[in-house]
Amino acid sequence: LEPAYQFMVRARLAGGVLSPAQWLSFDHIARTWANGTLRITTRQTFQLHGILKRNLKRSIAAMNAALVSTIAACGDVNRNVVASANPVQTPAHRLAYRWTERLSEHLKPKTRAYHEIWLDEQRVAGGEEESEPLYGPTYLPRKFKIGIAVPPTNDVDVFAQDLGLIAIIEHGELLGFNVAVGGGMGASHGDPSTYPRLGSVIGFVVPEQLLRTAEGVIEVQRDQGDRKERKHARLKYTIDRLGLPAFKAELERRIGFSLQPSRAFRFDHNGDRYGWTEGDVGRWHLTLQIESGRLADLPGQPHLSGLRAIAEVHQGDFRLTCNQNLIVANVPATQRAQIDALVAEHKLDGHRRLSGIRQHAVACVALPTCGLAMAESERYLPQLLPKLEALLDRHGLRDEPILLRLSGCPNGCSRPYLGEIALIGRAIGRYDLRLGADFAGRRLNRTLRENVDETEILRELDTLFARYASERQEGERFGDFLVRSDVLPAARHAIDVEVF
Ligand code: SRM
Ligand code: SF4
Repeated sequence: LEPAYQFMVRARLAGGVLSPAQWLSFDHIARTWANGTLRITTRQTFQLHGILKRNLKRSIAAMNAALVSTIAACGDVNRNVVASANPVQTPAHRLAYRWTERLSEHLKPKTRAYHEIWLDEQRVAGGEEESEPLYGPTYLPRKFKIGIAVPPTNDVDVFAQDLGLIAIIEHGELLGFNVAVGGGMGASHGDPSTYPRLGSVIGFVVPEQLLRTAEGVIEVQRDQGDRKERKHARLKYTIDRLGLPAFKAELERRIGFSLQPSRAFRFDHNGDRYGWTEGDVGRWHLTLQIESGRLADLPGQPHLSGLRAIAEVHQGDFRLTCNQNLIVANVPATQRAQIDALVAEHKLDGHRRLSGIRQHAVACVALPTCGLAMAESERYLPQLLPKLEALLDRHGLRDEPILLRLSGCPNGCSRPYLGEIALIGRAIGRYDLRLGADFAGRRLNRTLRENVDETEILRELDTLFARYASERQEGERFGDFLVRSDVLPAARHAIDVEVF
């Protein structure tokens, strides 16, 4: 008798877009073969947990039948390409999303092995060399991530991506993309040779040059990335080892053209905006807050069922956000009341009453399913938030938007190094307290205290909230205030985005 091995399955959904029919398929798989929940991830897709080995193949087949794949959602290849979830505001936004789809498709592994193993399309070994012109037989040294941001929204945390692309839109026209390389979050406790790094902006390309540029960056990393020490195998370490000018020269040599000077851009936030917004063609978009991205049916909170009910009548699409939230997008004005009624009936309208910090909280999965977790994260968030809110209330800061990021270990799946406040797990109940990122994903935070428990964390924050309430300047964000007030230790690595 074999143990009941269980698996996590992650889908690939470029830009986090899915149709109501696809939503219903995920809902079915979650209820039938997974643990009855859907989990929106920080890369705009779904994870399903608790799928027993005997149900794995049929779950993956069911996704493929709904025209969704799991290929390259994990592994040492280009992962799910993320894009500003900003729903189709203008034709240029739509175009930026099309480029997301094209990148995703173009950089997908070409192997048929996936189809052979999971979808019974016969031959089960061989063929890698001829079928992988970009990745080759040994793939990349490490995972590779791409994100497209449409300013002024940096909801994808574009500088946390190996390849970050900033859409440059002028007078409604998509001119091209600024190219940022070498972003990445992961680090290991006690090993200063590992560190989070923000992408460096090295130039601008027109849309027709985008696919070749992305291929070129991947080729340099494929050939020059560290294949001996996995901890140093991400593109950020390749770039720091080669030096940015040498990396750029090698990239331009391979792609056969020079990048243009980067264009001016401005980000004003990296969170989501809740509630209804109107797009440019008379369609409406409703952003709902989903705590830690977990959709389940809990007592008094039938969220999973609520979204199934919405998917059954919805005529537009759904968009998952990199902040683990959800947009019911492309709703005709005539259907808004029906969607509103379903949202209220299933208690999905919590965002109306949320504190500023709750609106901007992101937590990684961590325990019990993540094998790398050192501390709680998703399960700790609901306990921590009321305590933080009590402190904020005391200092009159309840509505102040503050970015809170929790991770159960330093791998940084919630992109915690970009939190104005971040807790990074060390051991059960103990975290590093990091502070001082900005509100738009352009500055890393720094460690104020290592390996502290909740009492210490709340004590530190109480003092800092009190100072923030009394000493801040007009409109000054918490992270910026901390940096200006000089309460944080000096940084060991560059913490601001470099633009060349
Ligand atoms: Fe992650 C590994 C969950 C986004 C950095 N991540 C893992 C694994 C698969 C643990 C494992 O390898 O055994 C986690 C599964 C937990 C579980 O039980 O479900 C896991 N990562 C997640 C998700 C679900 C977090 C979430 O709460 O939403 C996100 C899924 C993304 C997706 O849909 O593709 C997730 N992971 C990220 C991000 C954020 C991002 O991509 O924007 C990062 C930081 C950015 C980066 O890559 O630098 C991230 N995950 C890591 C790392 C550290 C990589 C490194 O360079 O050091 C690991 C560990 C590893 O790769 O060895 C990891
Ligand atoms: Fe797991 Fe660590 Fe990622 Fe959290 S940050 S999901 S604990 S690997």
